[in-house]
Amino acid sequence: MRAMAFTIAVVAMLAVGERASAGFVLESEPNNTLATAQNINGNFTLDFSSNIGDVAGNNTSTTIPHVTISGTGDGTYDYYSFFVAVAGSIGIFDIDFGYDNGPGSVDTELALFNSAGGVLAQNDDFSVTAGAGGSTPGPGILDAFIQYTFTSAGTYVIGVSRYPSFATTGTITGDALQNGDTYTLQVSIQNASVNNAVPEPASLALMGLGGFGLIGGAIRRRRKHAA
Ligand SMILES: [Ca+2]
Ligand SMILES: [Ca+2]
Ligand SMILES: [Ca+2]
Repeated sequence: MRAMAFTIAVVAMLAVGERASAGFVLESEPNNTLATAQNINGNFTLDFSSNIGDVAGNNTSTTIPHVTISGTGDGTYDYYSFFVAVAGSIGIFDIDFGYDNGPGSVDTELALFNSAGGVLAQNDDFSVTAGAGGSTPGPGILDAFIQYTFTSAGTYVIGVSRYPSFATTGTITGDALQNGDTYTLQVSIQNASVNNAVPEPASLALMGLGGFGLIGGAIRRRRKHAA
């Protein structure tokens, strides 16, 4: 029985630990240019989040694969790269918890680039209802938001900067993020490959039951042999 209890504990820890990290990425410096953009592929999930939605404010977290990036300023721009698998896919780039008048508040801007450095879209401020929850009503209007339909598959880059800044071919110019700035960037990409490397808790539980079955059989065989 002690072995079974131990197995249950290990299965539970695996399930909780891995699930907590699905869909979350910590910003990793240096990511200050298009060429050194941080790759966020392999971290997409369809787990529910109340802070992920489209331009109309509809929650898209369980229908469009998404990643939540937690970023901090250090006097540089932050660029993130990702793959679009299917032409016609929608991409949503939504700053949450950027400006709320509290510590870490930053007036963010976003710029979307193709792999050749061409600027596809850029935004400074947007309605707080876009992208579902996460931007504070009132001051959160300073949180940037872009919804874009990609006309071809390929690798793209989203850049984060501070107002006032502007994107031109190959780079953002103007103010970089400052020390103490904190933001969350929600990236949602239709048809992005969802991270299935981690078994769902249900299948882990089944694996555990299978293991108990084997153990039970061994015990029964041993008893029969002894008798
Ligand atoms: Ca950076
Ligand atoms: Ca802004
Ligand atoms: Ca949001």
